[in-house]
Amino acid sequence: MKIEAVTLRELHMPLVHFFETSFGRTYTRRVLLVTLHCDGLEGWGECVAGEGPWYSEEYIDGAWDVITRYLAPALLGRTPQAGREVPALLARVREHRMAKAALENAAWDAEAQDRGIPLWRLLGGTRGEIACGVSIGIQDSHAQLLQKVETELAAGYQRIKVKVKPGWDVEVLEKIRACWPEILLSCDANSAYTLADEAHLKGFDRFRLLMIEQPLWSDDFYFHARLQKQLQTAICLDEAIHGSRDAEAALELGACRIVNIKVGRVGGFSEAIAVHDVAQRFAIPVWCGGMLESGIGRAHNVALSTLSDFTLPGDVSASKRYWKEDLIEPEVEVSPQGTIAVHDRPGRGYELKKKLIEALTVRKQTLRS
Ligand code: OSB
Ligand code: MG
Repeated sequence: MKIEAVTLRELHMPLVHFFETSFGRTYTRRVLLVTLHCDGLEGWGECVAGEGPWYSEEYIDGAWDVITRYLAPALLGRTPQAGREVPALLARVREHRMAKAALENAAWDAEAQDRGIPLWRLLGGTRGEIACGVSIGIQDSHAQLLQKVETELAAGYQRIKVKVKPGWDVEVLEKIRACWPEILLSCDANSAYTLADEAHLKGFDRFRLLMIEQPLWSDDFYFHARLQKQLQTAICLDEAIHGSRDAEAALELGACRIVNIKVGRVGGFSEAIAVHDVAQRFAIPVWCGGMLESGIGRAHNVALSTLSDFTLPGDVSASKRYWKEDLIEPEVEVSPQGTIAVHDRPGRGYELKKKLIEALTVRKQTLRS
């Protein structure tokens, strides 16, 4: 595949409902899409960086800058034969994993179309449907949160995850457990606690959570290992795992018993597969995290979730939970059993609504070799 041009687009997409985590509230996603134009094919990828550097150091304007200045020029005119050859071409740039992932995943997207096979099979997926959970943000009231939990359970979702932070945690979990004693329930702190909260976090054990996600600092596994020894509840790392070496170090240390894999956070499909393989070697289950993706990133998350160690329900849920209208056709739909069926259509398995994409685009730039 000769990479003849790279197009970047920024879209503004209002969320159906705001999403709040311990680091802040989002009303509208600024979505960065990249297109690789190669041999008449178009591979599409989504950069999942946030509007600001709150989840990680990456943010959409920074990603736009590093892609236009350094990453796209490293690909233009090159002829990788497969998506997995892309990381080596981008390796001179340190970090900027979400920016790199958008480009690498676009190459896999093109490769799957070129070879006429489903992306999920190209990635090495083995399952025809994936299990889905939901991530429910911090709300304005407990009543509003309980209402949301009820709606998502009625829709069939297999696991409820709620965002927590000091002041929005124990009472919330207590109320959920009072209504639904047996559901699969987890919480995600996005690094809102410190070791001074150890006794407080130990108190979460009574809620019999499937896991507590990233309770401590975003760059840490050492102190998570210390904390894990004190908790019955499994720790799941999200922010702290940037690739397979991190996964190996964290698992050797005992910093977590579950791993959240986000393809953007680790730098693309190749590294996501490598993290998956490390976890599998340690007999640690993984699940696919989400970053409030549009249909393109969402379709890629669906494909990744078909790999064999993705045994826990992911944060990959229906398009309509996020958007009035998604960028793909069909939209991602979840069955009453809380599953998403994967298709045997070639490529990502979802067509793009090009007119809608154009209508939502607020800036666009094409770089050519
Ligand atoms: O920590 O998993 C997270 C969204 C934005 C940033 C970080 C996270 C999240 C989510 C939402 O939990 C998952 C989703 O529904 O896409
Ligand atoms: Mg998380």
